[in-house]
Amino acid sequence: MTKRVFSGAQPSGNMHLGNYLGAFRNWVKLQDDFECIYCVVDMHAITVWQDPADLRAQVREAAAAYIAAGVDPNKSILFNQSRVAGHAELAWIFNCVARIGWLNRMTQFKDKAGKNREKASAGLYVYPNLMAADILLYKATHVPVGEDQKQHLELTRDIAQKFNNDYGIELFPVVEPIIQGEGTRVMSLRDGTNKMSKSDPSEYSRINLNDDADTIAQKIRKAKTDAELLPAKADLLEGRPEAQNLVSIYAALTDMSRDAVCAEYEGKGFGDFKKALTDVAVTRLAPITEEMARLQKDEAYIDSVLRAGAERAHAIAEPILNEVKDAIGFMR
Ligand code: AQP
Repeated sequence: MTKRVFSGAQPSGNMHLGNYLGAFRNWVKLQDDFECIYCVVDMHAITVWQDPADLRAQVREAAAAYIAAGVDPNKSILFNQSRVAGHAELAWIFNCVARIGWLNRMTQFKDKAGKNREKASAGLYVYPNLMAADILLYKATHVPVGEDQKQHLELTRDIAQKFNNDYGIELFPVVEPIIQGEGTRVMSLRDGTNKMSKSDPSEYSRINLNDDADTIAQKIRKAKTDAELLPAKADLLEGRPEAQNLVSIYAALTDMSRDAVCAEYEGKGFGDFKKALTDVAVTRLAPITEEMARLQKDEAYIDSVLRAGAERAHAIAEPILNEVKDAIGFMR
């Protein structure tokens, strides 16, 4: 079977450091060993309200972020989800395969719906079924994600297995998650127990990929920390979530281990460490920010990449969806 990667990000706001460290930079590395499909998942984004003009801009921003981070649209397939109808078709089928009990266990729905559960969209609830469809529409074998998506990938495996069992056919592969590196769970700069997220109302909680050097410096300066010094080893950061987060971000940006970062800054306070972290973040992110800005000015280019990518994606998806329809007994 072809070793195929699928992954995506929601164009539901500005792309941030968590998306870069937990996803994009890992996507780039996989391009040489796998056939890669990278999707801007606009159908997931509308599970919460998106202004139509903002959505279009965010789709282009996400595509620009992928390319600026190093995704090569000639090598990998890059497109926006809503252009390939197979995602919606397979998601409906999976709505009928997945069990309500499985969805009730999804922690992301509980977190996102919060106390207003009754008012959340039905789409937010069945979001994991659409995610399973995104992956299995291409029989993807590997999915690089951040820690937060682990549970959804387990559900994808359950759906694939149940479909194969129900219809007595080995149609879908068992998907392997790829969760690697120090940046698999980047936390909010304001609260080290919450993940860095596009939908956090505080701009100071995240570093956006389009932030300039001054903004990055200001956000790191204001990041929550504690009064203690940096210890000699990373496991001594236990119980200090904000300190742990800043050390992990530094480690991820420099490709060092957290222990090596602690060894270098042992005995220093966060005033000094934040200055060093700012330098590292600006050096690493500035070329990406510049390239994103350049690409975003060229809407015609971005649109042509997305359109061509959608055609390539559709060509892979169509025969797979036909196999699914034949297995179910749909007439076509
Ligand atoms: N904080 C994070 N640390 C590491 N990885 C992260 N990812 C997201 N946040 C972090 C990874 O980025 C990829 C794309 O994520 P997404 O945009 O599809 O969805 P999300 O996880 O729901 O991201 P946000 O920013 O939290 O969006 P909102 O606020 O709109 O819900 C995924 O691989 C994800 O793991």
